[in-house]
Amino acid sequence: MPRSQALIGGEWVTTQATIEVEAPARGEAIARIARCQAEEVDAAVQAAGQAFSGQLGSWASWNARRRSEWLLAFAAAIEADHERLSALECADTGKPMTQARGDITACARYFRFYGGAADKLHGETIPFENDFAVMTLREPYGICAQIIPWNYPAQIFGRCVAAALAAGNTIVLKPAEDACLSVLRLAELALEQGLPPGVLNVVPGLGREAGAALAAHPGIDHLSFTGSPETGTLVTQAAAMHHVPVTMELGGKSPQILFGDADLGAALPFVVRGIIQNAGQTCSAGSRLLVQRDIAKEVLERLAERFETLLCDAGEADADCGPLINARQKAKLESRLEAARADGIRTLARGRLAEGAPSGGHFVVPQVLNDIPEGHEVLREELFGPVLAVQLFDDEAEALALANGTDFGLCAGIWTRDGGRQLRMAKGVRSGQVFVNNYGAAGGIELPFGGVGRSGYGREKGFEGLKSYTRIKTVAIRHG
Ligand code: TXE
Repeated sequence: MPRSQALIGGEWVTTQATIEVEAPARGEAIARIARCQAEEVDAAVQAAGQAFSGQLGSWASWNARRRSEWLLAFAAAIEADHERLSALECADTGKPMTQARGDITACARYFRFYGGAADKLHGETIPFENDFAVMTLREPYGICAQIIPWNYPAQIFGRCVAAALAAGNTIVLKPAEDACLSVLRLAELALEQGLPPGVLNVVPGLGREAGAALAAHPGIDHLSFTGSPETGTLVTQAAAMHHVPVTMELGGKSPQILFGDADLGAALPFVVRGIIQNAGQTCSAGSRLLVQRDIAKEVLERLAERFETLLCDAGEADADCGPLINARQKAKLESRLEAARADGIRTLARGRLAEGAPSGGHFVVPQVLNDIPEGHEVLREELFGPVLAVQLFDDEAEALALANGTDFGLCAGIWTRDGGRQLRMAKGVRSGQVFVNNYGAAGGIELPFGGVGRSGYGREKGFEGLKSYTRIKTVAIRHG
């Protein structure tokens, strides 16, 4: 079982209070985690500062090549611990075991990718006056605060931690109170792997306590947040008090757009997977399906047939879909679905709970909603469950208007064989990522990711993600 303590300055620190963590598939306690307060957060920020400045440990003397070597070795350590980490992720988040395994693989890949990139990041020289030499230096920010959610703890740990370390920063990470066991195990592995003290500090706790204290701490130099737009606003306001730059990843309401000429055999499995993966609790979930009217009958029939076969069960049973993370998220989704039904929205098809599925789990079966009035909440708000909302369109212009009809803009999927339309739609869609004839690119560690509008700003993943953990210093030397 992972530690029920916080990691501060290379030591596991016991907090006065702890938080009980439950398995979402059973609603039963499986662990306790530390409940950090402002005091522990402050100690963690101090430790990260000392590690960065060289007062604690050897991190300040590590060059890019040494960081690269460490990140690559850590990727191998994650791979060696793969089954244990996967089992923790599966029990803690409720996601099917195959998905949990994929998440741990992705986590290791982040460390490989950024390990490979760490010693390839550099500044530029700039032609200026003849008696000048001008260069830019890419420098780490210093202490990076990272507040991460419960839906993909290990993957988001990889995305944030690997990039920040590759660039030479130190970190104070606040994992989510609902699921962070894999994160604690990863932190333990990082220490075992020889990461100097204070480079990675982990302060589990409640959002309103540890999270708020971290966002408002005057000692941090950069903040990245993944979570809801509402909490993102609070965090941004707190960081703004100290002029701390922020990266915000705030979810989405992403459309998958099926044109009449789409290869349905290729598209439909992506449509289904795009909404049931992680029980729909995915920022980039394809939660809206836009279908051209001339193929609507066939698409809806095939979709209904498939949804009726979908099974929900505990993660260990490795069914199509696991439970939601907690009773609060389930109650919120169910009340929205009830309101939708009261507004005349039809459930076209739904999956079911597997026989023998645990009775205390927070299960909501996958479902497809149809006949939705324009502008309805289920078309605008992130439901964060396995619920697909269908809309029909007649032509390209209408498809684009519907696709852009929410305040979010994280991802979009466009399914058509027409090359011109692929490009017109890709250019016209208001979102940070566009996939043509595929969706999600299997996580796309190498591909810059982030939103527009209410989905947030800043880019993570890929080389852009690495750059976002550095800032440019311009050095202009007049040599005469
Ligand atoms: O999110 P919160 P919640 C969306 C999704 C979901 C909704 C609510 O729509 O239904 O958010 O989920 C920490 N200061 N996403 O309530 O509150 C918290 O401890 C500082 C989208 O879980 O945003 C956790 O570590 N931090 C999403 C993190 O913020 C605070 C992933 C996220 O929690 C804080 C998760 C505060 N005042 C939810 N309050 C995505 N983009 O993938 C909470 N936190």
